[in-house]
Amino acid sequence: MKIVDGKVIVCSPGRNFVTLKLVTEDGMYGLGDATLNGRELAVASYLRDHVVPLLVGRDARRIEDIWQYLYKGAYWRRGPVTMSAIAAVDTALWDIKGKALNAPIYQLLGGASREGALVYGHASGATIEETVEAAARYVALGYTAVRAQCGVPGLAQTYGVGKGDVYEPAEAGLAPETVWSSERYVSSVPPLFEKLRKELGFGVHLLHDVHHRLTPIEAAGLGRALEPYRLFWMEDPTPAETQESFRLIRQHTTTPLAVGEVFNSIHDCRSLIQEQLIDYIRTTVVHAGGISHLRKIASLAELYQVRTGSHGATDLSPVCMAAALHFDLSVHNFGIQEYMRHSADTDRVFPHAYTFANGLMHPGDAPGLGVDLDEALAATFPYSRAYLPTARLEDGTVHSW
Ligand code: GCO
Ligand code: MG
Repeated sequence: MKIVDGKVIVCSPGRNFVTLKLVTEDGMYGLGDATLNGRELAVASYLRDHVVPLLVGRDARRIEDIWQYLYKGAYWRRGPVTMSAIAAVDTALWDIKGKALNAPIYQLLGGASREGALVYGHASGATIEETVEAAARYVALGYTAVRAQCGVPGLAQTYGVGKGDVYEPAEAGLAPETVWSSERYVSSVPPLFEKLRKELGFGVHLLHDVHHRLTPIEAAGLGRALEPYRLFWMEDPTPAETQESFRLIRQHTTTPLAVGEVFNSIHDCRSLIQEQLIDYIRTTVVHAGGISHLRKIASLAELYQVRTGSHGATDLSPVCMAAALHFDLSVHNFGIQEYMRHSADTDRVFPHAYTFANGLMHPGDAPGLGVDLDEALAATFPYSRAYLPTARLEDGTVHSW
């Protein structure tokens, strides 16, 4: 089953997406998400100019061999651009294999380990009251897990606070700059969760994303302050390049910790997992080398009772969401899946089989991924450069965003 073509389709139905479409000699094709928010064209070029020429003529059935060929053969290993490109190829090859065998990918991964994947939605608001109302709306929709993010008094903008229904942090034009204050933020979070628990009770899972903003001791203090509210997890408490930073947080709090949406290989999280410094690993299909590599990360995590909690923001396309749900349905140590609903235009460009009901999602039983790409419609939404914001402290110092 030889690969004869590889197309890189860049489109922007409300936000930018990069999709790889691999075509075999018998006309079968597979899709892979290659979207890297704010650096989309770097991955598009890596695929179009460097990877696709190497794939033409190769056997599409050799998923592991092609993965190793692209990882080891490039000499320059790892990094978000490289691993998003490898992820797209891997995902597209799994899609082709499922279609060729007339089986949904989760069946090829060992079958279902559960009836559906627990997902969480994103509630946010400029104030605590608005955020509580938004969370209550998600509960009314059937969600049993909700991430809550709220504006910080004294700051003009705060990450994670959506404008309208669809949360999209990237903005058109050059990178916007936002002002950050950890002091203002840390004092604003416990009151939010006190109010959420008062209004919603303890029957719903509550999550919160610190978004890499605190020092380890600040994160330790926040984790301890949140213990009475029994969060499902506190995410990205501190930048995780220094994996040992999490030892300090772990010493001070029992609030569960999640990290990994910006990781792109098992090497980014090996110590975090082996030392049980985290409870959930957030690596995703699109940024961590595809389904094949994500399975290896999950297998390591299983040994240390770390569960999966894959990233699933709007900047991961429905192709990635579909692949994630096949993985989620099958992997033993599944924890939770993030699910930020895409725009109606995005859902039209990427028709898909996955469904949501009663707080759970299922990938469907279509062969392969169960997602398609309407190329003609995609062409009506041309790429439009957009950047994630940059954060600076109130004194002007650049800070993690
Ligand atoms: C999340 C993420 C998003 C990111 C976005 C970056 O937990 O969903 O932190 O909020 O900011 O995915 O592209
Ligand atoms: Mg996050």
